[in-house]
Amino acid sequence: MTDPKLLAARFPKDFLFGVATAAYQIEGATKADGRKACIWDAFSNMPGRVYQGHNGDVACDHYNRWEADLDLIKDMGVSAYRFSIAWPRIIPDGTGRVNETGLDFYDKLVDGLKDRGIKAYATLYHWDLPLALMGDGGWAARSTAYAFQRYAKLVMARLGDRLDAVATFNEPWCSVWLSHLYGIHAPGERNMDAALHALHYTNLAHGLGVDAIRQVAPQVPAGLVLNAHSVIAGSDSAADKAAAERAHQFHNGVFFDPVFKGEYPAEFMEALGDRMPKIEDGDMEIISQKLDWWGLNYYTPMRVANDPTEGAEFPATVSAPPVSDVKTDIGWEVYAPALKSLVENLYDRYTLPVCYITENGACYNMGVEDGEVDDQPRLDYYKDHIGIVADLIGDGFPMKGYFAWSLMDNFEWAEGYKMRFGLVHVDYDTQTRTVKKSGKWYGTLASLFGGGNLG
Ligand code: GCO
Repeated sequence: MTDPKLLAARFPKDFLFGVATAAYQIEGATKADGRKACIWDAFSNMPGRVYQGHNGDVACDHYNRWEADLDLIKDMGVSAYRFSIAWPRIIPDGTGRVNETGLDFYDKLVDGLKDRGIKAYATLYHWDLPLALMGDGGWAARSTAYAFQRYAKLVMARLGDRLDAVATFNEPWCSVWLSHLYGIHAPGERNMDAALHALHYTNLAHGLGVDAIRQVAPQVPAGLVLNAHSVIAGSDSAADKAAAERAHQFHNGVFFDPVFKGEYPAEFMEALGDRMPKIEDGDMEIISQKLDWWGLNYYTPMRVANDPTEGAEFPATVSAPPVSDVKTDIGWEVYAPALKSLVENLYDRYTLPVCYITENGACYNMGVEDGEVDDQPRLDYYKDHIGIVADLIGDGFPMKGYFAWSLMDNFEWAEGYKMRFGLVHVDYDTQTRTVKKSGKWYGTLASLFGGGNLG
């Protein structure tokens, strides 16, 4: 079913097809108009952290080319855009002085979206913590959660009248575990105690952020974007099944349980609770406020087996081999059925509001040849995964929209500019944008929705 029209017919007319980006990955202009450094500026300028020392100084130069980029979205036929707002542009030191010029940029961007009839889905935190907050401990400090609340309030007071939806955080799994336990993302910590502090304070910041949104812009649907892992046991053995449950608690439960149940998972707490920071009275109520929607970012399954090592730290799992030998250029297994089982499993475990797939996509690095980018494997990936979303809708799950990651090739964090996820190719020497084969296909699909002409 490669014909976008046939695929489109499987979705309700009000379904939303959009494209997604994040500030640090595309904007560049890291020193312009009063912006100060964030933890990703520092991290990427530290030798050995990011592929070939790449950084976000220029990226896709979107800060200067935003109008042309919004035209591109419109020309592709896409009518929803998920982007993030850079805290270091708005409050350059994290606390203290507000930089109105930073707010002006997003003001213009949101107006630009409205002018073009594109829906605006904003994310408040996509990993660019103002560097000055590291002086207090960054996400390992409770004060950062309150600094985030103030930032959220400012942004929502200025933009809330025109946003179609807002997410507090993007993928706290990355800004907590990947950044503080595995050391792969900024600030590059490898420390369980720091990570457990970052975990609770990030959850708290999410809740305080929801408070801020409700106070100053209650009309904007508030949500949270989670990269829930589709955890699959490597075998049917009892040990591997128990490992999969522990992996669920560690990778998903520590975010889903506080937000959707008001508590941390039991086994996780038994194993690591004594190393958590103090959970103050009222914290869990703040964290578990009702949300209007949640976002799921999905790319690849997580296959796990039991780690038999004596005294292995929770969740005591090791990787199990992939079942599909199809991999993207970043090495991630392609296995669309895991998206289906993931959504089923999460709605089974939790009472969840409506869902947007806020990211899904594939890394393939082919370049431009004769003015074209032939990225058929990416097109196939989209077709298969969007087909799964249609199946989920058919089964009654409240899937409301789908955002492709990403609009264009961009700074892929620790992988620098080497790994390309765009529907649009970016030549970083000239900043030329070339819509890939997948982008044309996706645009055709998207153009049938969002006030479009389906049916
Ligand atoms: C994410 C990310 C993106 C990544 C993408 C591919 O939220 O993980 O938002 O920033 O580029 O996931 O790794």
